[in-house]
Amino acid sequence: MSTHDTQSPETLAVHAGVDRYEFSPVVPPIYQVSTFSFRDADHGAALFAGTERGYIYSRMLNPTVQALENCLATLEGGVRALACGSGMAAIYTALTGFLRAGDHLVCSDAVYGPTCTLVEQELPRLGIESDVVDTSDLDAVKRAMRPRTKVVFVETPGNPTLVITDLEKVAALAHEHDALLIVDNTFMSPILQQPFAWGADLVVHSLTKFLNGHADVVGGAIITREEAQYGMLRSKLNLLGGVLPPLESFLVHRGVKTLALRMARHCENAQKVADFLESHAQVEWVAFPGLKSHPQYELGKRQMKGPGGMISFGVRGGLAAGKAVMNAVKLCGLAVSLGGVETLIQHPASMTHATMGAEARKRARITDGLVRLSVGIENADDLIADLDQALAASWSGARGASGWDGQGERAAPTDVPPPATGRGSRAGV
Ligand code: LCS
Repeated sequence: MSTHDTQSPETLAVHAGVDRYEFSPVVPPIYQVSTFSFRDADHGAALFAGTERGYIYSRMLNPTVQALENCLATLEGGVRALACGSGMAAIYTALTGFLRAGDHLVCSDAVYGPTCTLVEQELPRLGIESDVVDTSDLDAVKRAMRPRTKVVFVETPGNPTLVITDLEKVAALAHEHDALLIVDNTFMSPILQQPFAWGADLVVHSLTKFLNGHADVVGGAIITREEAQYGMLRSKLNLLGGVLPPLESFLVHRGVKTLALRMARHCENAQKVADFLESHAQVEWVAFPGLKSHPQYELGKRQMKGPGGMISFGVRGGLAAGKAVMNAVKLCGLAVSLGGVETLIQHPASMTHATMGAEARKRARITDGLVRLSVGIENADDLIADLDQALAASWSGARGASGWDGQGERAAPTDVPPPATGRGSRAGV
């Protein structure tokens, strides 16, 4: 482990979590087993008592899963990690691990839809209350803090608006109130953002996205920076049961080996696509951390090592025009999820963020016209050509639909998200 302290993320992504001399294979094999044999009854009892180390049952620990966990902990700069059956399982396990009835939670308003639904519709059943606020506005976070606030949960950049929260400032605020800061780092991956370096206490991921990168696994992870927190969460995960199976762990671990290469390409491609969209007459606004028009461009540059691969934009003509673009793309896939090698396009208001409800979407500034792109690692020119033809098709489609006579198209209803409280108006829209 000691050499890992000085190695860069690109190197760690290839080597961390693999003890080449413990396993003679170059990569850890898939231990596709549910249970492990004891040498004798005393050995089994000693493993359960924790006086001897070893594997018992795959819901508790499995070597293939553990290799991935060690890799993720090292990459995030944490101490230990827990691989979970999905990103939602990781979030649920982390939140219910630290919150009990009577406690209070402050959560970012721009988060993956089901995270918001969990916080506002499910946790109250356990007696856990919350305030969902724009965490990019520190005053809003301050106002939301209560004596029983135990956790501040932040997703940055937020899904799908790409609003950026200042992790260092929000961590300091949480700690002033003896609360933990939990950060969902899914959109960035540990290659582009390391929340522990800014003071976060716990990091969660959907492994389904960039970490795995190949759209063939659903998984999640929690990374801790303290052994005691890991122990508590491991017991909790063992009881809740939402663990990641060995085959999925193997696939994610394989995906992580190319994470640094993929993230560089995602960033490069997304920058080109965002520049193209921003200059297109049919596009009303673009949200992308790599554009100077992003309200927190400078913060993003300080806190993140790259802008990431996610873009949100609005097409002139609002929802109808956005739908026409989604129906007209040929290379971009029309599907939810993100972070894979293939470019995907989707409509948050009717898809990923449908369950949170219209009010919660309004609060998070997720407008009906917002279209989200997860930019893959294809050739950027091919992606731009596809979006260009789709925008052209949507333009003629909109004309056809409205009986356009060549005059009135620019007067179509617009769909620009309002600026967040306390922040300047969006430049460039
Ligand atoms: N956190 C973030 C930031 C996410 O985007 C997602 C899923 C999750 C957590 C949950 O992870 P899962 O349980 O799906 O592994 N985001 C999705 C999205 O935007 N489209 O489809 C899934």
